Amino acid sequence: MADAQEIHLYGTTARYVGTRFVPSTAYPTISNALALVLAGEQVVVSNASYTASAVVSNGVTLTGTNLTGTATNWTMSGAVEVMSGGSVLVSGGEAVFANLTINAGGMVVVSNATVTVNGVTRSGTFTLSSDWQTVTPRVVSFTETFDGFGVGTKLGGLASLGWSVSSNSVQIQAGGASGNGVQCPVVEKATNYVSAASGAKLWTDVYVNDTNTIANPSLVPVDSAQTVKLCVGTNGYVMLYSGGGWLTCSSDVVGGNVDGLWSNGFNRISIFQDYGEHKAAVFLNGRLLKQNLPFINTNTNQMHWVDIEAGVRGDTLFDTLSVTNGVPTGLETGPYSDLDHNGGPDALEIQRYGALVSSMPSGSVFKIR
Ligand SMILES: [Ca+2]
Ligand SMILES: [Ca+2]
Repeated sequence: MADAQEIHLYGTTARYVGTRFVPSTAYPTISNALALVLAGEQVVVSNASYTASAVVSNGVTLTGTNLTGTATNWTMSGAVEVMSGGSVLVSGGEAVFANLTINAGGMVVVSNATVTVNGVTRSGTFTLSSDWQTVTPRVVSFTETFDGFGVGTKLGGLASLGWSVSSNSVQIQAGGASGNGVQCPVVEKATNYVSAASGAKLWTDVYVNDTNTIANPSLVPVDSAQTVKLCVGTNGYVMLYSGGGWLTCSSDVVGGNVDGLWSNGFNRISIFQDYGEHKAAVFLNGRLLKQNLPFINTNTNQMHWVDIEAGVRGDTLFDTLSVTNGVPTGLETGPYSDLDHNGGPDALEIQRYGALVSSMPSGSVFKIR
C-alpha cells in the first residue's frame, strides 16, 4: 500500500483519476476521463497498462508496463523515466515530455504522432530507445542552417544530428546570420561530431557573432589532440595556435593589412584541413589569412568533431555550419577571393594544392642533404 504521495497500480489496466488516489486491490481501475498527477506525487505503474487521457503534470515511473492512450493532451512537465521492460506508447495526437529518460531495455513507441522530447519535436512513426540521446556523428558533406527548428529548441536534443552540448542553455534562437542560429551562452560549449573519411580534405565553414575578444590567448588551454584551434584576440586579429604558441594574423597571406577585419555582427570563418598532409588554411570573411598551417596534432588522420565555445565576456551566436569535401559556397567569389591576382580563386587553389599557386615553385626544385 502506498501513501498519498506515491501511487502504485499493479497487474491490471489502471486509470488514475483525481488529485489523490490511494489504490488498493479493491480499486484497480478507476474509469474517468481525467488523469491528473499533482506536483510532488508520483505514479508508479508496474506490470500494467496505464491509460491517460489528460494531463500528467509530475513524475511517472514505468516499470515493465505500457503507458497507452491517445496522446492528444499529454503534457509530461515533470521527469518521466522509462525503466527496463517499460514502454510508452504514443498513438496519434501530441505528447510533450519535458524531461525524459529512457533506461536500457525501455522504449517510447511513437505511431503517427507528434512528440516533443526535451525541447525537440519529431513527428511520424518511430521508436525511441535508450540510445535516442546518444550522439550520432554527422556524415560529411553537410550544411546545417538551423532554420528547420523552432526558437528554443535545445541543441543537445539534436543528438541524431551530431550535437552534444555542455548545457541545455545552448539553444536555437532567432537572429542568426540567416534565419535562426544557435546561441551559446557564456562559457558553454557546442560540439558537432562528424563522420569523415581518413585522409580527407575538408572544409569547416561557420558564421560566428561574438564581439568579445580574448586579451590573452596564452591562457587558453590547448588540448594536444586537436588539429586546429582559433580564437579572436586583441584588436580583432584572428589567433591561430601553432608550434606551441599563438600566431597573430595581423595581415593576410600576401601581407595585406587586415585591421578591423573581425567586425561586429556575423563573421565567416572557413577552415580548410588536409588530413593527409596534416595542414590547414584559414579564411576570414572569404580572405585567406594563413596557409600551410601545421596541425597541432599531426597524428590525426580523421576529423571527429567541431567545437564552438563561448568565452566569459558574452554569449556567442553561430549559424550555417557546414563540413564539406569541396569549397564552401561563395568562397570562390568576392573582393578578396584572389589575393595573389593569378585569376584563380584562392579557395580553389587551397583545395587542389593546399597553398596558393603563386607561393609554389613553378619549375623543378632539387634538394640535397
Ligand atoms: Ca540559419
Ligand atoms: Ca588566386
